[in-house]
Amino acid sequence: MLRSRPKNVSFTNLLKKSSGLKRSFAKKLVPMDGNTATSAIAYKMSDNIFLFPITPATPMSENTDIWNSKGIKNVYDSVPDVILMQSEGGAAGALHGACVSGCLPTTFTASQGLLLMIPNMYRISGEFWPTVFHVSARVVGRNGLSIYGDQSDVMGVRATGFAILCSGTVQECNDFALLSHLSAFKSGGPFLHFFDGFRTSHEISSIENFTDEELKKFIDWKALEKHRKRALNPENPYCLGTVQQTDLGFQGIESYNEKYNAIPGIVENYMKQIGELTGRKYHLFDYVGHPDAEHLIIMMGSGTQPAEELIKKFVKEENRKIGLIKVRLFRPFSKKHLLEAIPDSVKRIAVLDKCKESGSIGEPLYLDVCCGLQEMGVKIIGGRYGVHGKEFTPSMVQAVFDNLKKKTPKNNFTVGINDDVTFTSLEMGEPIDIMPKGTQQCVFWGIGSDGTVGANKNAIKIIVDNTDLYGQGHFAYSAHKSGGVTISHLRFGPKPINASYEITNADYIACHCTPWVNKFDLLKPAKQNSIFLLNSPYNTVEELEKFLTNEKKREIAQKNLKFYNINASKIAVDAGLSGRINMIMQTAFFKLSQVIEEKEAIELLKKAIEKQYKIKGKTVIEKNCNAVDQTIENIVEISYPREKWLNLKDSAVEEIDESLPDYYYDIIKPVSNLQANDIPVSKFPFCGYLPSSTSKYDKRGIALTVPEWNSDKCVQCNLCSFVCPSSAIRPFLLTKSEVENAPNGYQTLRASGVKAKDANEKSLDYKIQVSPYDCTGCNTCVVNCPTKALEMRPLQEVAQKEQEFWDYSINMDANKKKASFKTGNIKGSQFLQPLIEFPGACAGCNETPVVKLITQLFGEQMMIANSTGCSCVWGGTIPSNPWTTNEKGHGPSWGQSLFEDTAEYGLGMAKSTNTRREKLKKLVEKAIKDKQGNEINYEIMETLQLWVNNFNDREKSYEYGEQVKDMILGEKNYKDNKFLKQIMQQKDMLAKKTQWIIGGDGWANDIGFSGVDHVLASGENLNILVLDTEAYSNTGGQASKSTPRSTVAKFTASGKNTKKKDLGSMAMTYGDVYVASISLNANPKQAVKALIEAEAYDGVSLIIAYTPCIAHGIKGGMGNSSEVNKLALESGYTTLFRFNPNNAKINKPVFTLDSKKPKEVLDKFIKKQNRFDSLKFTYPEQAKIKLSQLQKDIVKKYNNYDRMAKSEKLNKKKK
Ligand SMILES: Cc1ncc(C[n+]2csc(CCOP(=O)(O)OP(=O)(O)O)c2C)c(N)n1
Ligand code: SF4
Ligand code: SF4
Repeated sequence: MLRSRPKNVSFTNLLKKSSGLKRSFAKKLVPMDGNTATSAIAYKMSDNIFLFPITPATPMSENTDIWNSKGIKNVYDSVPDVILMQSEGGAAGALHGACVSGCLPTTFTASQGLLLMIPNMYRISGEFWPTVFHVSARVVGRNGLSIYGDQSDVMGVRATGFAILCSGTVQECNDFALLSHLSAFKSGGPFLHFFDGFRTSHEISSIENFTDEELKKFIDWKALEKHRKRALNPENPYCLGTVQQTDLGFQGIESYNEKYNAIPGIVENYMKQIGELTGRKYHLFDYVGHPDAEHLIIMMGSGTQPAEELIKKFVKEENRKIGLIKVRLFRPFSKKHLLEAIPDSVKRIAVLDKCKESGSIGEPLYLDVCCGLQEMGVKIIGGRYGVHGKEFTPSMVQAVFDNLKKKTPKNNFTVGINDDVTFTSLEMGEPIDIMPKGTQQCVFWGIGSDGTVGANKNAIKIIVDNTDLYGQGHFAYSAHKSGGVTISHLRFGPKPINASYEITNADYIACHCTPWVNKFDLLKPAKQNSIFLLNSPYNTVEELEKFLTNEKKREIAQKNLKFYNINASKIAVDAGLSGRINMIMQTAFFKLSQVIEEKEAIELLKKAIEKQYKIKGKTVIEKNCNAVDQTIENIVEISYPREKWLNLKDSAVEEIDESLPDYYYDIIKPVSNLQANDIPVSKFPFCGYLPSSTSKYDKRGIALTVPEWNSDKCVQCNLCSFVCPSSAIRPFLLTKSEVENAPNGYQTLRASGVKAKDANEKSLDYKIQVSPYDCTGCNTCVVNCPTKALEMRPLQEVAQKEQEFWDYSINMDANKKKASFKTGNIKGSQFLQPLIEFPGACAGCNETPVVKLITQLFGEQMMIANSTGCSCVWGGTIPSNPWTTNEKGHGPSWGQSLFEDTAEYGLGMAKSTNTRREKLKKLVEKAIKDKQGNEINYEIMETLQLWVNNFNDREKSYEYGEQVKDMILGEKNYKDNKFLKQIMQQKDMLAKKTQWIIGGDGWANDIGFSGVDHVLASGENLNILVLDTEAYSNTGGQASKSTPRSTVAKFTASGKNTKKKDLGSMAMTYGDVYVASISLNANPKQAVKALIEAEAYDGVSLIIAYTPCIAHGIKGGMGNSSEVNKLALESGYTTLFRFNPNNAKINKPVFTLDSKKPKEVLDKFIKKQNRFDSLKFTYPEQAKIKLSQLQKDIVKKYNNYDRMAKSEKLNKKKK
């Protein structure tokens, strides 16, 4: 029977109007994700919330910040304090202080963040405070960092003394969040409540939640009173955190035993109470399955869902004697309760852990179970699943039971991968469909930022709010910051949906991005006779016959798909929606899937449009409603020649290109085709090693339009190349023969400002060339071209020709070989090879051009210690490595440690390089000194001496080092000479290195500040580059201490109250640190100058680069960021300067102000960005006050710098 539910339950209301919290919770099903379900309870049950953002836990923090800004109260009738800290370590420290002072604090975190809390977790449990940490469990960084979910972080803190409760569904997130707070209060001790990151944290599901009154009834108010009475203060003075000796400590720790022994009973009791109210019955260990089960799985988290559903099916249909134990309370581990839950009939048990503990005899849950069930005398084996967020499906559950059935089941196994090295993996069968009858399963393939995911979330809301159906949504993303693949998995059905895995049997598949249809295996999950909707310009079967591959046509025919096409892009353009197709594809889904009756669906969609775009005005609403109507009329059913398509042969097999590295075929290709799950263990490079120069193989072709060069208008300034975030447009110099051999239509110009190196070449030619499939279509080059010599043209029209030209250009000799030119300026720098190319940043990103310029100037000897943040995503996402090399194979080396320790990591690199180089120098000096006995030829000796003389000269040490290497290699028996042999063993240290430490403002100002400060004071010769986006861009734009006053960011919903931290001024107080503030787009000349000075400075240099980002909401898109940069400079919002301690030695001003007096254009600057402008609509009063304070901050800052500059000049005069 369908479950009836009141209408008009709105998730948006819950979030936006906070109605789910403000009004009492009603007994209704509402669609929400695991993070929201958890944070809603945490907010209600806490006095204060201490935060630091980390994926996938960040939405919990953001929710509480929004509720706080709207004045929503907790169950204690006050608005909880929401406090953003500088790191998770800081959050845990502050939370500890709040506990001690009698409050009920909470926090949300994951992964590295949780690990940073460990020291405080021990202290909190040692003092036994009632707090709850909610954890969206995520992989801990090992051979690489990953944002996806496994339970390695939680297992890493299992020894801290926190009680640990695990939720496996979104509903459980709500129930167990409550359970953990109630039990913490009652027991007086700390709890960690966790659920699987992304899988549960981001899954949207229909759940029931609690009313305020219900929450209040559960609370043990006496226990709270007791806690508050423990509060440490002058009215209640005592001492905590004492120093203890050997005589006391051991007994002290044992004195807690009774407290821990009581916890299982407390949790069990609350489970009972919750069950009585809601009908949802939980136990510490929940058993499902056959009453006489012989084979049993024990596990916790979201993986219990497919296990439970499959077991139920097999027990019901085949009376199989199998079962499952779902572990709820992992710590304290109650052996008694576990034994009680297991049927006596059980003979074999497989314990599944969602983590890998290298070097251990087994994973944590397995070890606990083995220990707990020693006396039971059954066979217990352990295995790993779902590590690093890998899928866990019914067929994997089946594989585990198949293994248990074997005579000698495999122990320490893995399921879900192919381990062809140590052979741990289990064999898996075909996908199994266990969804309840009537469930509709739909998969949508979109392109990052096209609105598909948002539209699907909206669709779930519409369906769940307006029908009796249950809904579920899961969203998968590829790693690129923009232009990547998004896959939305939506399920709707009359029965609750317990399926924590992606869809393998789809009723409806939609491809929103035309090229994806041929590129990916997207019809694999399509059921027989299901629906396939394609967005493409091809509305006729003839066009589609030409466009689709034979394999795809055959698959459509084999599965007898109902095939529809819609030219959504055209409808969007005609409706004035600038190509945004999300509403159109959503409408098509409602029409074709018939989840809701068509007429009603259209009405609901239009209502949703009105609500969504109310703030944008009537015209936008009308445009969208018009697009809805147009969609209905323009869906075309394709009646394809089925018999013909069934018999189509495969397209020609792609030939192996011998010039490509194995890494391409083993890793890059399967990853870019989304087939990486099938890569066997043997193909994996050790330690997460990623070879250089692989981004060029990952041709994505995500631009709709790309620039075309008009040689007649070009003035050869190279600005287009200078500003391009992708290194996708470059100037090339050509010799006469290169021009002669160029492909047809390849335009060139006589080059100006450069001199041919070969005396036979009278002059060189010049060409600007784009790489069409690497361009992101951001428009930045076009906007910056002073003579309009570039014009954006549709990719499809020009791609073939431009690709041919690019291939020709990129394979010619390097500009540097053919011509001499000055490199320390805008134009010359761009003739140098960028040693970062095609990074996966957002279109129009301002971070990448700065780093690209640095690689052009110094990249051949550059060592990078990179922080976590956007730069590690666009610069270090496997398998696409944008860092590349020169013709000798030399280029930037790149390493990332963690978010918090980048400065220290870089200092370690620099120190170690110095140590190794000094050693080499000593060796060479010894060889030179030992002239008689060393038998080294004279020329080598002379060059070695030159090398020693130029040991600290970056360019010369490279030049002489290369000569030394060539000469030694020219000596046949050099290995017989002990010096030469040793020099060659350390040849990588001949060239002086230039050490760079790169990270964002969040790193430099907040979590990594103490390290940055330490390095600033170190006197080491290295360079720190801060990419100042004035927010935590990578995690979605939360405020950092670099965020200026009045900015609307995440955690500053009502405009930031405090001013931007002036890191530059702080650094200048050291006196011996080179400091510069630059803005590449606004003053490129000054930026080049500063970078060259900084690199040359023999000491620490700090460069703060203003880098606007998508998080700023620049109106009209990132292509307009140049204008924003310029307005920022003119208005005084950014102040450019250089502080060069070297100048003191030559009696020049140390401080140079490179900004002019601010003009009154701040208003214009503000209007261009939603991060400021939106405050006027959301909090108009606050906007007035804060924006005028921002103006004052700017004037004050400029005046300070101006005073510094003037006083410098005065001092010089006096001298
Ligand atoms: C210990 C820890 N806490 C939190 C995170 C999550 N995290 C990753 S990047 C990032 C923000 C980076 O911001 P910023 O340094 O300003 O660099 P941007 O992304 O803006 O370039 C955060 C919070 C983490 N990786 N590690
Ligand atoms: S459109 Fe953007 S990515 Fe493409 S070449 Fe121009 S600046 Fe580079
Ligand atoms: S800094 Fe901003 S624009 Fe650049 S990659 Fe990050 S989010 Fe995108």
